[in-house]
Amino acid sequence: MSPTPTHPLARLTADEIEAAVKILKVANLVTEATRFAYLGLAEPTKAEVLAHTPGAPFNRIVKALLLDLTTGDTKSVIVSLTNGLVERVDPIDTRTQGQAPILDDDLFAVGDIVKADAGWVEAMARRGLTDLDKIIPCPLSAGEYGFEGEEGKRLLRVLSFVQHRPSDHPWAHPVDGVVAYVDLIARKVIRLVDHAVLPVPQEEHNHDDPAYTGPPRTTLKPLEITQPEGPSFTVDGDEITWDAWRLRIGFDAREGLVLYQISNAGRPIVYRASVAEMVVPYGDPSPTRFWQNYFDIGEYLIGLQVNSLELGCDCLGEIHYFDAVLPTTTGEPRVVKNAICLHEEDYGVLWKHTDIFTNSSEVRRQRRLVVSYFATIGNYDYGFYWYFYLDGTIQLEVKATGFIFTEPYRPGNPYANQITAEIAGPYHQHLYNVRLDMMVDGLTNAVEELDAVRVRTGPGNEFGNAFTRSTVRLRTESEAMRDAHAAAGRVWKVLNPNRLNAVGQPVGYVLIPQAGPLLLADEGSSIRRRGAFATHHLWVTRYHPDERFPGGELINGNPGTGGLPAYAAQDRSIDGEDIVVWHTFGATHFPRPEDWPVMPVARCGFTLKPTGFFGRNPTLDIPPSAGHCSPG
Ligand SMILES: [Cu+2]
Repeated sequence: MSPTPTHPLARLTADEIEAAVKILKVANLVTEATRFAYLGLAEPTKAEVLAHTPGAPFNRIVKALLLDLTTGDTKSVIVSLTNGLVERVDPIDTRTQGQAPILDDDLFAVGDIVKADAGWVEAMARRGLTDLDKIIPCPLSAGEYGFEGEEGKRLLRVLSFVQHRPSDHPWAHPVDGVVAYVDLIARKVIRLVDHAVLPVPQEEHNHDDPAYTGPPRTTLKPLEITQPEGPSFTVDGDEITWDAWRLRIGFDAREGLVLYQISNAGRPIVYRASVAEMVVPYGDPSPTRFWQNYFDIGEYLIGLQVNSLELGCDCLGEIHYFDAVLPTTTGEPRVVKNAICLHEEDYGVLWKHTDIFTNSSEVRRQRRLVVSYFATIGNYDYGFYWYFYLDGTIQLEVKATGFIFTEPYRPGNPYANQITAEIAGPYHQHLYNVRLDMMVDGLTNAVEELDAVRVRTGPGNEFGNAFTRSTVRLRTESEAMRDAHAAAGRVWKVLNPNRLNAVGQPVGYVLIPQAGPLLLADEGSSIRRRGAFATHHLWVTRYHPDERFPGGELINGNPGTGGLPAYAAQDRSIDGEDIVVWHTFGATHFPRPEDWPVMPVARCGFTLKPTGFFGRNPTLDIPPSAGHCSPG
């Protein structure tokens, strides 16, 4: 028996997953062919959660997406665990609303489907590949191009790799010039694109083979983190307390780690934070690859792909692990041990001053609380790291590592960089969208855009040294589709107009973006419609409990309906309202030889920094480190 949830945002337990599936079975909504393409907690509204008092009853509602593998029939259902009833069944029109996400079942199915296709087998033979056991078909989300015969179909597009033996990493042996378009419901190849026979790279690049890496270097002595009195955080169920910080964790099959009710010294800052979507568009227009755009959250359900972490390897020091309980596609609960890592890290100097007039010399050390998880999606591994600092700063860092997607090196190809004698890494982007349901000192918030501005030489600025900061209030959703501007040091301040600090300014937190390229695909491209959220760094919308996904409810096969453009098209006021800030950030990746064969972690993210939230440096009472750096 799982413990009974005591908070409306508590994660679904194994018992609750089983109970939801049972209710659906009793309602005759589940057959042998049914797969649970999604199952998760339908969160209560913000008002319900904020009104909740400990011990008071609350409803438990589950949302699921049911897919019939034989017909493609897709339904969205709402189940009340509290009443033991199915409350809603909404059929999905897959032509306009998109398809259920890609399932593990689909990944296994495509291998059988392409290997049973005579045309595909012949295409492989033309490339000298006749041992089908050594060919690894790689099932990839199909995108939506309006091609004849594809409307409303549940599709994957399949590239292939060769694996010399079970311990050989196939990413070093991409097969180019051939791609199979697979209909997963009809279980057949509906189109085979075979446009160029290119040699398959043969050289092996196995980062886990000592014969390839060479013997381990001997220059490094052990480095251990010890906290003899234990960590400074406490954990009560899903709630974490550390120094002035308090927050609650959630974990969703789709979004992965979700943070709720982040507060500092009892003052709310963010009601809910999650990386709500990401897209990885590729820039190679070749007939084999023009469609490569992966939405790893909406299409592949990144939460389901979470890793089980190992002490001393993934996180160092005094670690608290949370297990994740996730549904399988057949509706059983699956426990992932050590899925979420919680620990503290030293982070260098917090503040320091040596005063020449008083002879005082003071230094304090910074530390941060880290809440993180890793997920593996095919060739890539993504780490999502939330940091909380002693000075009130919140930060998200996404770490991308693993194998880059490869293609055979073609001289003169302007869309990829050569990384070995035989292999090239195609140019691509990793663009994430974080949804920040803000609550800076309360529900009434607003956003200002702040730029550094040069002032022209003239009266009052005779010597031309003046510069200032411009402030533009973003009043409506249409005014709040904004882009970063690195040269102006542009930041966005989320403030509470009703709460003033000691000097009379509205309290706030500033969102500091890492300015970088937005979605580079051209106007009119399919991916620009489907990944429109990635065409601006900032969106701000009025809070609505149903507006959760930057790319829309169902991304797979969706032609580009719903999501942020539709939310913002309502053009509601966002000035002095309950608002949600959506921030696109990421990396544009021009692969290097050093990214091969396994890529050192590449980082990107953003920072939320208190700006007028506190009346002065909130860390003056941090004691000096014990021992030789005590004051004296
Ligand atoms: Cu990359």
